[in-house]
Parts: sequence; C-alpha cells; structure tokens
Amino acid sequence: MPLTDEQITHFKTHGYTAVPNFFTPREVQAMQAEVERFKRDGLGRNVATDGDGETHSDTKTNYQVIPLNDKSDLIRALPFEKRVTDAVGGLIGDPFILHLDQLFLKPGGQGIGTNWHQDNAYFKIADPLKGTAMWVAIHDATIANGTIHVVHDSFKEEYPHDRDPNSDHHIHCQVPEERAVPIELEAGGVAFFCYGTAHSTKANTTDRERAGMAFHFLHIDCVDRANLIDRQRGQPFLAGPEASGGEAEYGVKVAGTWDSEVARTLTENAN
Ligand SMILES: O=C(O)CCC(=O)C(=O)O
Repeated sequence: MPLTDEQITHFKTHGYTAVPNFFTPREVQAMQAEVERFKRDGLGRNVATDGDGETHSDTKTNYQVIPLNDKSDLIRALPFEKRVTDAVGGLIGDPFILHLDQLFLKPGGQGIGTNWHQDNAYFKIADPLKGTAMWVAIHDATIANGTIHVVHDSFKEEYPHDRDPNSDHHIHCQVPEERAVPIELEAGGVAFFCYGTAHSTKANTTDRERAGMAFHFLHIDCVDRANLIDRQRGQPFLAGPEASGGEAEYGVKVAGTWDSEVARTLTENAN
C-alpha cells in the first residue's frame, strides 16, 4: 500500500491527504515532456476570462487540457498503475472508475488560480468521500507559484456555488478562509482530496510555469451507469470485476504499460 494508515485516516477524517514523492524523478521527467508536447501541439486552451465569465483574457492564463487519455498514451497508462489503484482503493474503496483527467498549467507571472470550489457541486454524489481527486505536482508546487489549497473538514459542509467570473466554465464558492491549508509539494508529490473538499489554486507569482495534473476517481456505487459511463469517452473501470485493464474502453490493454510508456517518452525526448 503506497499510503500510510495515517494518510488514509486523515483523508477519511478531514477530506484530504498529501503524499510526497509519489512519482519518481524519472516519471516526473516523462510527464513534464508530455506537458511540453501538449503546449507545442496546442492541445489545451486558456479558460481565463476578464471578470465576466465570457471574454477570454489576454493578460491572465489558466491553460487547461481535458481530457488527457485521448492525447497521450503515457498519461492514459498512469491511472492503471498499481501504486495509483492501490492508493485510490485505500481511500474510496473498490471498485472505481477513472472519472476525469486534465491538466492545469499556470505560466509564470500571468498564471491565475482556479477559484474555490467543491467538485461535488458539479457531480452531486451522495457520499462525498466516495470520489477523490489525485492532483499531481508536475513541477514543484509552492505558495509563491499558487499550489493547491484545501479547506480542512469542508467535505462536511456544502457551500453555495455560482459561475466563476474569471473562467469560461468553472464555478466557485466562498469558503471559511481561516481553515484553508496550502499543500506544498515537490514535483512528483500528490494531493488526494475527496469530492466534498473545497479547493483552489492561486496566482503564479514566480517567473516559472507550474502545472498540476488532476485525475478524478469515482466509486462505482456513485456512478450513474446510464448517464455517466460512456466507454468511448474513456472512463475505464480501474478496479473490481469489470476492470479489463483498459481493453473494454480503449480497445487495448493499458494496465501494466506505465513503465514502458515512461521509458518510451524519455527515449523519444532524448532524441
Ligand atoms: O490545478 C488547478 O488549477 C485546479 C485543480 C482542480 O480544481 C482539481 O483538481 O479539481
């Protein structure tokens, strides 16, 4: 089990836990190379707006790429990695699916945060501890460059949400700021926070870019099979009797390919 009992208890009691060094420096290097390719190929878009929720900003950037599994064999393989499925199973219980995968990139200087929100304001699952995000620090994530922040114990509360005027599609809420906790992580560290935990990132005030990759996992009890699982969209079963290692959803065996994808990515980028 990649998580300690203490980390699991903290998640179940307070709604989040941080895990330093979850990915190795070599794995981080491969993920960073993929992020560079996403940028080069223009696979994402700036979702920041100038205060009206509509007008795209030229001065502020929140560069989002969603989904990732259709753009990168490396990132598609990541949620199948045993370290990940063991950790997620320990937190929300088996069986579960990959619900979402996305990247948020904040350029130095003009990168803005993603405002406070509870993922459950979007997804409305009955038990907010049955879904979790795994937010991966692709670069060192510090207070100065706007790392992820969470609100302690906030999964026990529901905050009213409305449209965030600084994003073309996100929602936001007010939170008890005195309970906000910044989670600083070296690249490769991860933060798990359940669907009820209010979280945000902040402006990147440094001159170097910072990216976070967010994977969301949902217990099968909370999956509306009729509406939610669209196998073509890549929401694979990752654990439990229906898990096929990706074959059912992607038509190829993805489970077990993480190490070879890391090696392939690094080789391609060395040339
Ligand atoms: O990295 C960010 O800016 C936002 C992350 C987020 O909202 C999430 O992981 O759910």
